[in-house]
Amino acid sequence: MRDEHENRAIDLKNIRITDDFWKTEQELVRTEVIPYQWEALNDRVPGAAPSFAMHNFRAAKALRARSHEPGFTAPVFGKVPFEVLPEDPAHPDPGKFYGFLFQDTDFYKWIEAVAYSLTDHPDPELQKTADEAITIVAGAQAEDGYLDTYYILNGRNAEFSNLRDNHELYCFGHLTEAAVAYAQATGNSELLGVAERCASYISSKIGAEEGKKHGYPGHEIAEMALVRLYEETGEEKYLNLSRYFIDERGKDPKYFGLEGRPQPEHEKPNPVFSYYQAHKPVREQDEAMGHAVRAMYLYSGMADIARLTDDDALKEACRKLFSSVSRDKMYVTGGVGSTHIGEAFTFPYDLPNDTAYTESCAAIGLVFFSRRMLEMEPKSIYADVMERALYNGVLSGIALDGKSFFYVNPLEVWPEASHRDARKLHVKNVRQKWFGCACCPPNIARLLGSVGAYAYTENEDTLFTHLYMSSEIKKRVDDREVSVKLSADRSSPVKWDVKILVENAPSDFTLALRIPGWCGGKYELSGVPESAVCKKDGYLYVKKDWADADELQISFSCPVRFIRSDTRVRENSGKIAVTHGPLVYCLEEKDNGPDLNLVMIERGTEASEVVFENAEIAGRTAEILLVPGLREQPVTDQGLYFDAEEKTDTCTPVTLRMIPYFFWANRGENEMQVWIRRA
Ligand code: FUB
Ligand code: ZN
Repeated sequence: MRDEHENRAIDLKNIRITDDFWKTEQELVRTEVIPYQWEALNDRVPGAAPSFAMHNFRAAKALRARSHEPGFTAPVFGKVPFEVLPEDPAHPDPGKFYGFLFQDTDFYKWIEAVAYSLTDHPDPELQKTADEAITIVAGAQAEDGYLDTYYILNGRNAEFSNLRDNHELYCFGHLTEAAVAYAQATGNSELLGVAERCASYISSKIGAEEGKKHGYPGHEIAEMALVRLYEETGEEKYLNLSRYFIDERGKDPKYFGLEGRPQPEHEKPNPVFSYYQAHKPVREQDEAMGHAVRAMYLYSGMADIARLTDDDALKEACRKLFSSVSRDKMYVTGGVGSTHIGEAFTFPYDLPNDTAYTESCAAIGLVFFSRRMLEMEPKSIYADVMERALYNGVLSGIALDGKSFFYVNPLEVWPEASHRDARKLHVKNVRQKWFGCACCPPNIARLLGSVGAYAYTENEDTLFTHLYMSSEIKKRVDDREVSVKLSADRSSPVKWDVKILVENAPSDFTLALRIPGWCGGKYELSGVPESAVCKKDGYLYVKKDWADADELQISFSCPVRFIRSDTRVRENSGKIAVTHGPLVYCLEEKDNGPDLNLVMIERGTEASEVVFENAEIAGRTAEILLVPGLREQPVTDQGLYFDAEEKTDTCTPVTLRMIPYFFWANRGENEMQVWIRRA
């Protein structure tokens, strides 16, 4: 159910991405990631941590099939840990639940990625595999609509007893996102039926009415998923449940304080509500706090509800939270979450590079949040952040061959420290084949598969271009089908040239073009009279009497830039980062030798002195930056501390070879660094 006047993500059926860069990513998802992850979900990847996701659905389906047999007794919840591992890893019990309590979501994210891939590239064999898997999931769903294999297999008497930690609503959220995507892509609505039945069961147990639990998700996502379900089905009850979760969160008395959970010592006397973004009603929140992925998903749901219900207080809270994230707590890569302790935000400007957590899912969540802010109010500040996270913090989560993944995306790595320093054990130096907690890999797949929905949004008569990627778009305006063909030429190192062919557009069609922050306000628009262009909030709105086939060009300056941080980011004092367009660059030991801490860029060096070179890295062509730099001589024979004499402080000129950040760690374990000392 789309309201024509609203600004909404473009329907993926109406976009075909032809862009070299993004098509490569999408083809990787289609040809490598999806098949690989299906093997992982079925525990068939040698040497990778088993997922048990499909194992659990099969076990729950078998349990349901047995439930009508005489003498059947349902499992009763005892002391079950959040992660269950088989006693004998070689012989898991086919009837038992294994993995983390939210393991179901690994499958849901995968099937969502499959949906996007099928939209773009029909594949009967893949669809058959997916359809069959959905039938297993549907068979696992309890007759009353409940679906969560952890509780189904361990004992439903504990269901919804611990909304703070139990992830049932998180699993439901991912189920719903997948179900809507799959129905839209294939017309098969079996999973949508599963999600709707599950939603009805949840709203029979949780809500404002007497006798229901007045709770909300401990790990958010259901909020935005319910909005999607509402938009797909037009059923207001889903919108209302989402709004209930948003409105109820953080109210006194705090629901998470009432659930009767034993309070751990470290939370006494005050339980930690901010970790779950439940410390205050959401409209009063103005600082991004707690677990970063949860925060991003909540804020995304808030932005959805604010837009749909035109709730000014909620809109204002979203703006403040977006600003808190992007102005005080975001890495230059668009990564968020500074500490592994609780996978969380810390305090403003605390952005350590080598212990950063910056979970791939958190950067993905920031992309979700930014897109929803754009839907709420198209301002280029949101698109700038979305693009930063997408090209850097998200893409770094996946290897160039699509077969291994980062969960944590640091900005500086010294492999020995990651091996030997307990504070850095979360930092892996090479991507992993899979994870026991595998939230990130399939999340990356679903985002890359749907990247077109982040590039464009549309309302009744306007097509907003937020990201520049070659693509073909169809859009209905009045009774016409407008065709927009955009071709982005990024072959020049100093500018991005974008050609746009608009066909069959009526005069009330408007094309809104984002002016990217990285062009520094330098762009040239040609092919349209000045009177047809109006600039607002970082977008050029082009509206004119369109010819049948009308071509315009916009060229954005794309200089290499040396970037500093706000001086309150102590980690980056005296350092610079190097960017080119939306890409953040880094140094790797492979190209620059060890001890990257000794490398510097001299003050006075201009970004315009940087030279470009194309290089092959792990089978992909990367644009490398050659930056004039210095390397300090190592001093290792003067004792641990010694007088700072000039003679020990010598440097030799070197050429620094910098690669795009997301290319790092594709050539084995080695040092990496984004922020570079200034000499
Ligand atoms: O709790 C579910 C997922 O697991 C979170 O989103 C990730 O941060 C990881 O903890
Ligand atoms: Zn994750």
